[in-house]
Amino acid sequence: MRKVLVTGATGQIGSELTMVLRQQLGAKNVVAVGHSRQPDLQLLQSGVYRTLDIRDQVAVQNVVIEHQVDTIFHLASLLSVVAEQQPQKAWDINMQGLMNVLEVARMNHCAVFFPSSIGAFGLQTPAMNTPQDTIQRPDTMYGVTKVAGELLCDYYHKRYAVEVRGLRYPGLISFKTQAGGGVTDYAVEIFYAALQQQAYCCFLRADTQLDMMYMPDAVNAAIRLMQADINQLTHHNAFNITAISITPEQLAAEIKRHIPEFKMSYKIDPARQAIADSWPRHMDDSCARKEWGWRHEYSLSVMVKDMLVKLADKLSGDDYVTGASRNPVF
Ligand code: AKB
Repeated sequence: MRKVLVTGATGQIGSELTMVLRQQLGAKNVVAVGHSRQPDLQLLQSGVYRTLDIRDQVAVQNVVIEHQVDTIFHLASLLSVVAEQQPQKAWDINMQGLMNVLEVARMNHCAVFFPSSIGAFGLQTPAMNTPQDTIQRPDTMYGVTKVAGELLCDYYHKRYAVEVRGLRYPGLISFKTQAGGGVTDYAVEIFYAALQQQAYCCFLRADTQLDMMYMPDAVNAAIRLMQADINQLTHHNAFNITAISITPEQLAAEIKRHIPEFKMSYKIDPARQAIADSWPRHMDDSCARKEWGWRHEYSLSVMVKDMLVKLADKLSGDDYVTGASRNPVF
């Protein structure tokens, strides 16, 4: 991994992964491409940035050749809620985009990182301690593209020896870039609302347990997997990984320890609740732990404290913060 391309670089994972890779590999060795969101100044000024539609294979190929890329972190994708609103577009971006990346990787001998998701599972999957290898019959378009994506990656690995590795991410919590249209977005929105209004109205039921992870762990996992010794990997692709398995109620209680006046209410959105109910409550990630040494650093309490400090700092810089939450208790 010497010259890297990050697709979806303006998204929730991409915006942070790009900066960590630039620190580790040198800014000139990490090319970032995005499409619909504006890149922030840090992303623009720290290295090469290009606007590119992932559905355009020639454009992907040109960037890879121009910058002699050897590894592609392919993060461009529509998330679960948006994909359900626009299923045809989701198929186009998530599947045609992945196919383009795999084809370019095949022709240019690149390794590929592909993020799958808890969304790749469905109602028939065991919800507790979801095994690494188990039934996958999702009934959302997002899930369909994630399962098909996992299989397509396996196919390119077996048929063309493309070095494809991937993870099944849980919901991701981060302060830098807002998530964009997922069911687990509540776990990010809640922090903004807690700091700005000291109140949050959650669209999921209080007891909806889902796997979550803080972004530094998610970024670290992707890099670590791509650097793992191939001889140690039995699965190589679609590894279950998790860190924190929580409900909205538990997350609210932890936030309340720092912002005592914080109030949580609930107005269930049946569409998003139905998607959440079809996902695992807690994945078994022992294969990742055994095969390439995955371990998370951020527990619920450490993550919440860090989120509140960093987000308060960001919001005060942006002149957003109002009221009592200016001074959360740490
Ligand atoms: C979503 O909610 O769609 C994503 C995911 C869990 O893949 N965050």
